[in-house]
Amino acid sequence: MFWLSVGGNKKLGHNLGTWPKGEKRPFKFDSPGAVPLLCNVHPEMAGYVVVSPTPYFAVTDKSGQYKIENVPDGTYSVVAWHEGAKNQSKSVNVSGSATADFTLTK
Ligand SMILES: [Cu+2]
Repeated sequence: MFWLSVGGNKKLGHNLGTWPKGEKRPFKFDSPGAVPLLCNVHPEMAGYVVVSPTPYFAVTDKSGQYKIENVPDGTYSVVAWHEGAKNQSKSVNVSGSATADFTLTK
């Protein structure tokens, strides 16, 4: 398994190689961003890791809803990522609770 970039930075590309079924290979990502994973053997295989720069993140459910819990009050930039879409960010002022809606387009 390998990736050509992290968050678009091609200097962070890396090749973990191939290994037998059942074996695990750990890797720690130190830089935030989306990591498109590719397989050394099967060109049709692909996956993504999204490295968050903060502990405040969420994955949407099937209907596209998300909830980020226990965010301290303050002003934040919320970034939405989706395969094949452009990142979209919104400024959100959290005071108890807040909502940020996104419509992602290619
Ligand atoms: Cu494969």
